[in-house]
Amino acid sequence: MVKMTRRNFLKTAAATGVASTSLKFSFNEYSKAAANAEVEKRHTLCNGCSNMCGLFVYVKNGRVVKAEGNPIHLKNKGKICARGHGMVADIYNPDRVTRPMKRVGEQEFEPISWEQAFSEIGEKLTGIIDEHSANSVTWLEHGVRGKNYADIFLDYIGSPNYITHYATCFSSKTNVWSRMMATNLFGDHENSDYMLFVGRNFAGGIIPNGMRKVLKATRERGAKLVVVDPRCCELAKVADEWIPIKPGTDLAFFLAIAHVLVTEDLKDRKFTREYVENFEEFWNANRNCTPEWAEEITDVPADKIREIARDLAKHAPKAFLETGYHGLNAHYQNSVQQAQMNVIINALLGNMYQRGGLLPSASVEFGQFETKRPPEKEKGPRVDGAGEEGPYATVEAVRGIPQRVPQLVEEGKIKALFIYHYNPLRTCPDPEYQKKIKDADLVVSMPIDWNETSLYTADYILPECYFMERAELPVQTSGHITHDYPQIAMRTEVVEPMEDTKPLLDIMKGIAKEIGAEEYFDFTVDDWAKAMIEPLGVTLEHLKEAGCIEFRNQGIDPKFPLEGGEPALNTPSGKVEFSVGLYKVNGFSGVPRWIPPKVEPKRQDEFRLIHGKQPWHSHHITSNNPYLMAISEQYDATRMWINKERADKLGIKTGDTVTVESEIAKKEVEVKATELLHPDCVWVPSAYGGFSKKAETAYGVGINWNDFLPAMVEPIAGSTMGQEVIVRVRKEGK
Ligand SMILES: Nc1nc2c(c(=O)[nH]1)N[C@H]1C(S)=C(S)[C@@H](COP(=O)(O)OP(=O)(O)OC[C@H]3O[C@@H](n4cnc5c(=O)[nH]c(N)nc54)[C@H](O)[C@@H]3O)O[C@H]1N2
Ligand SMILES: Nc1nc2c(c(=O)[nH]1)N[C@H]1C(S)=C(S)[C@@H](COP(=O)(O)OP(=O)(O)OC[C@H]3O[C@@H](n4cnc5c(=O)[nH]c(N)nc54)[C@H](O)[C@@H]3O)O[C@H]1N2
Ligand code: SF4
Ligand SMILES: [Mo]
Repeated sequence: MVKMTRRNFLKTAAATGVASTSLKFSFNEYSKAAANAEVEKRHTLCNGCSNMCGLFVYVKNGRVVKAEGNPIHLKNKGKICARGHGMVADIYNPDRVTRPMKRVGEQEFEPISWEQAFSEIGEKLTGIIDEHSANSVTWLEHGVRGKNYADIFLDYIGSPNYITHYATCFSSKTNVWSRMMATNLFGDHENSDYMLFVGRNFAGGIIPNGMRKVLKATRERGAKLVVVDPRCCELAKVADEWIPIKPGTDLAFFLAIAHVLVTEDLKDRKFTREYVENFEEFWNANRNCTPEWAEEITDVPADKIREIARDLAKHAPKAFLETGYHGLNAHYQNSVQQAQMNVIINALLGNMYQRGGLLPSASVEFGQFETKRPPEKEKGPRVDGAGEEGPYATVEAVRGIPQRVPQLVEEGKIKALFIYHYNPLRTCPDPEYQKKIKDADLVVSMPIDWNETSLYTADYILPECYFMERAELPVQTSGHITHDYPQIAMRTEVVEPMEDTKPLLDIMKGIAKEIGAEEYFDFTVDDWAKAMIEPLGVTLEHLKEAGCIEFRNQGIDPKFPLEGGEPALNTPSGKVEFSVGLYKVNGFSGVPRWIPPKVEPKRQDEFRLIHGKQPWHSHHITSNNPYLMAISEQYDATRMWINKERADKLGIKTGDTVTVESEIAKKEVEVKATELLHPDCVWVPSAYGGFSKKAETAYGVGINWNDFLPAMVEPIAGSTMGQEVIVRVRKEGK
């Protein structure tokens, strides 16, 4: 294989005469032109999920022909998951938006030039700021890849409104860990002897190298793996035990585990004494949470709870409760309290900063990029209220409350909305409510495809080029401080942008020019990247060439952080805070106490609607990928799961089509009746229910939980409470 510089490679592509930038191409012509072309191996970072795994992409005559995993990258160590392969192929998906678009009617758009788009957007934006206020401008994105540029844009305008998707993902967890620990710790799967996963499907919500570590521990060293999940998820299938808990009751399960650890004197006394603040407040509030009490609530037998608590303690500190992700942290009225219990149980086990327990990650310090910043303007309070005085004071301002946006548009508080890399119409609750977004005076969506949000709400669609067609600022990938080495990696341009699409920075430059902010975007990705990596002694050429660089000089002994002999977490006491003062609002206590879920199924045909990831789909985006949807079709994987016994009582069997109805929606779906699900709930895979007619593969396939879920805000962390919804299930004629 001949290595080429990028300049050479572009020259060759041009010389062989293949239009490398067109989405519609004749395969025959391409094969002919490419017959003798060299294959070049370039690297980038996958965009299939937040793991950003390292990829090698093989390019022939300007086109991507194959991809494989970067063997060094900590997240994937040479592997690519099915979604990653699907995302690579999606570069040629005909449903990409290929040029800027302007709305001309209901779901109707016509192409316009970039210049015209920038000029009209600039004019409207200036008008809105003049007529209303800077505070009526909001930037909404998945987060956080657009933040660097969005910050400059919002600073220039004088708006504080940067809002991310996290309320639909793990905002309870981040809120709790930042208050109780002021840092994050992660399970050291590889070296653990006992792992308890509750509401975290490691084999479905995939980190390729993470799963390898779990299997290494269980298969090579006999570590025990216990999975608590209302559904027998993919991880449960490779676990020693599956515990089908009643959904929404994990908090009671955790309180009872803590009860056993304390009453049987199994907790780590030294750790609790030296590094924990307010243990007594926690314990006094929860003395009565016995395993028998929890059995009534959770359907997990008291003896099983005792056994799990004792096993955890026996193997501690090489044992942990996995710190979780989306599964419990955005789903319930009690998600914040269960996240608090996650910290508390691990602290009681004394596994923090211990090999085989929970460890901090290794990291490097990037340099700052000194660019010309806009003059400081006084900003008003955040429009969504996150972190401001009032009902959302405890919500982290860096995350925001995306599900409030349609309401804020309706109230006239948001007038201009820039939506980057985000599809709230499909990934936030209640699509009909989300459609109100279109009533803002100016909606600009910056996607890659014809997602629902763009089609229904945008005045302008400004298509970003695909992740393999652009360079982005370097990121760090952190593993465990003891045995993984910190890495930096960079997404680089593997092929030229297709059709008339642009990277975000160029889009920002175009808008900035029209609003007088050009000078603040007078830099390139390379300028910024260089400043970041310079202090690390790495050149940009080296990073671009290597894709991923590991710093082999770390390997730190894990220790609870101390300063002058005193505990030194960045919390008020320097210790793990079992009670969070900030949470003592609206009738909450600082320590977790039992709070039941907000809604409960009552009738024979009522179920809690729960959901989960499938290993070959990412959120909603991959459901427009023909290859990945072929997997769904092959396995009838769009079906809704229902417990077999309950299905029998309703006269429902596998393959039947049923009606599912909540207070806001009624849909039909095929079912799978199975013993592998708790009887209280029905489960839907989370990828389906596309309703953008311009995303043809996804359109009309399956249902989505967000269809049925009213928009709500959990009062402490601001999550959407994605499983606080009851549906009625009926077979027509029954
Ligand atoms: N394949 C795939 N991988 C992904 C993603 C993806 O979209 N697809 N997305 C990435 C992202 S952004 C995230 S947030 C993570 C999510 O990773 P996870 O949090 O693991 O994903 P989920 O499937 O949402 O939830 C995990 C499990 O929680 C279970 N569960 C639901 N309700 C309850 C309950 O009340 N109690 C208990 N104990 N369990 C419950 C579900 O049945 C499910 O098996 O995955 C990441 N990786
Ligand atoms: N229906 C459904 N809703 C969900 C989930 C789910 O699994 N299903 N999961 C929940 C969780 S855990 C999360 S983290 C959130 C995720 O929420 P989202 O971020 O909204 O989900 P995605 O479907 O990954 O992607 C959204 C949009 O990003 C755009 N996009 C993709 N790649 C690029 C790119 O390179 N550049 C630009 N500019 N745009 C791009 C696509 O247009 C896509 O429509 O959703 C939450 N809600
Ligand atoms: S886990 Fe899969 S989809 Fe996510 S970044 Fe890695 S290869 Fe891509
Ligand atoms: Mo997520």
